[in-house]
Amino acid sequence: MGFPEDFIWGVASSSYQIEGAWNSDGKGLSVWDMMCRKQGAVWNGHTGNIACDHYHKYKEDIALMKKIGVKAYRLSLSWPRIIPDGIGTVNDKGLDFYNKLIDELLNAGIEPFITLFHWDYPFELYCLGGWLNNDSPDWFAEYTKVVVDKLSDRVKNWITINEPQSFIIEGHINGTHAPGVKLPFNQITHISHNVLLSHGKAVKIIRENSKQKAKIGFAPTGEVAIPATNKKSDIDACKKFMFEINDKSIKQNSWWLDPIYLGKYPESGLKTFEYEKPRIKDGDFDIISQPIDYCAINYYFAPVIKADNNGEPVIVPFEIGHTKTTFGWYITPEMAYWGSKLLYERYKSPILITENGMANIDMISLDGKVHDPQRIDFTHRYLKEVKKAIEDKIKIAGYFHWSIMDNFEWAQGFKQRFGLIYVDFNTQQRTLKDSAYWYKKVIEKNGENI
Ligand code: IFM
Repeated sequence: MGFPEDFIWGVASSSYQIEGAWNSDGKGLSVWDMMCRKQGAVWNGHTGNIACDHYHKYKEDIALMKKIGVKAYRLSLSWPRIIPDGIGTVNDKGLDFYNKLIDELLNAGIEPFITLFHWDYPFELYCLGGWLNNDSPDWFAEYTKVVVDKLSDRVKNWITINEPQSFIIEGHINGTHAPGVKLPFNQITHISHNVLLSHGKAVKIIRENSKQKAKIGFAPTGEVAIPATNKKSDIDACKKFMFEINDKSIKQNSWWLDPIYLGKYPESGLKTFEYEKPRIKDGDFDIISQPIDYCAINYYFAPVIKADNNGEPVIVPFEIGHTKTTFGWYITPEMAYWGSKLLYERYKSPILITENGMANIDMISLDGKVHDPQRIDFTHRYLKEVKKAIEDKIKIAGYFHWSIMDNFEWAQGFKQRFGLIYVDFNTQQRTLKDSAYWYKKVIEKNGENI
C-alpha cells in the first residue's frame, strides 16, 4: 500500500513572498511593506516590492506548475490588495487579480487551496491595534466574506490562517518580523485568542456563504517531536513535549488545536499562564471550535525526545555533524511520521501537510541547469515518512512542497532559496531545478517511487 489515489500533490507560496506589485492597482500597505522600510530589519535591505513579480508573471508561473504536473497550488491572498484599509471599500482590481489567477489555475487543471492570511496584515488595521483590537475577528470575517462571495464558486479548499506561532512570536515578541514589536506576554495570549476567534468566524462565514461544499483547515507549525526510541516511555514523553505547556510560550500546537478540536485551552497552558490568560467570553469556544476538515500542519525540523527517570521529556542533542539546511535548520524527516501520527491520534482529523521544504545553495551551473540533489534527498526522506504514516493507517490527505519558487524569505530577504523553481531576481528568469523534474516523476507515479 502506498499513497492513496486521491492524494493531493501540491506546491505552496504566499502573497507577500512572491507577488511584488506592492503599490499597484490600488493595493493598500501591509505591515510587511512597512517592516521592509525599517533599517536593518531585512537582510541586505531587501524588500518584497517586486519579489518574483508574480503579479505580472502569474500566467508563466502557472504554466510552469502545469509542466511540473502539480495537482494543487496553495496560495495566499494579500488582504490589503483586496481591501486597502483592511475593512470597508473593496479594491476591485486587487480582487480581480485573484479572480484571474484562479481561472488560470483551473484551466491548467490545478486545484487552488487558498490561505486567507499568511502574514501581510493591512497596515491601517495595525494602526487600530491590529490583532489586539477586539474587533479584529470581525475585520477578518468581513474580509473573508468578500473573498468567499467572489471566489467560492470555483474555490472549495481554504486554510484560514498560516503559522500563527510564527507571526505572533517573530512579529510581536521578538520583533524580527512585521509588525516588529515586542509586547508583554498577557498581550500575546490576548492576540492568540483573537486569532483563534478570527479563524472560527472565518470558518462560519465560509460554511454559510460558500457556493459549494467547502473544505477548511488551519495551519500551525508548532512543536512536533520525534521519540528517541519506540519505547512507550519515550513516546509518552514526546507527547508531553508536544502537547503540555510548561513555559510561557504560545508555540505549542495544543494551544491552537485544542481550542479548535476539543473546545478548550489545554489545562497545562492555563495553569502556566496563570495571570496572563486570555480573557475568554461566554460562547468564544463555540465560535472557535467550528468543525474543520483538515488538521493542516507545516513541517520543517523537530527535536528528538527521550524520557528521563521520571518520564519527563528531555531533548536529545543532535550528534556532531547532523545535517542542516542553509538556514541552519536540522534535517529531521521522522517528524513527518511522528508529527502526523501524534496529531492524528489526538485530534482524529485528516492531516494536510501544507508546507515542507528546505533552503539550499542553488545556482545555475555551467550547463544552464540547477542541480539540487540535497533538496531531492530531503524531500524523498520526508515523503518516505509520510508514506510510512499512511501505511500505519494515519489519514494524510496531501502534501504541499514549500515552495513552488525561490522567494522573499521574510527577515532573510532573498538569502534563502526554498523553491523547486530557481528565480533570478535581477532578470526574473525562471529555471526548473532538478528537484522540480524529480517531483514531477513522483506525482506521475503517485509516489510509487518513494
Ligand atoms: O517561507 C516560510 C513561510 O512563509 C512560512 N513557513 C516557513 C517558510 C520557510 O521559512
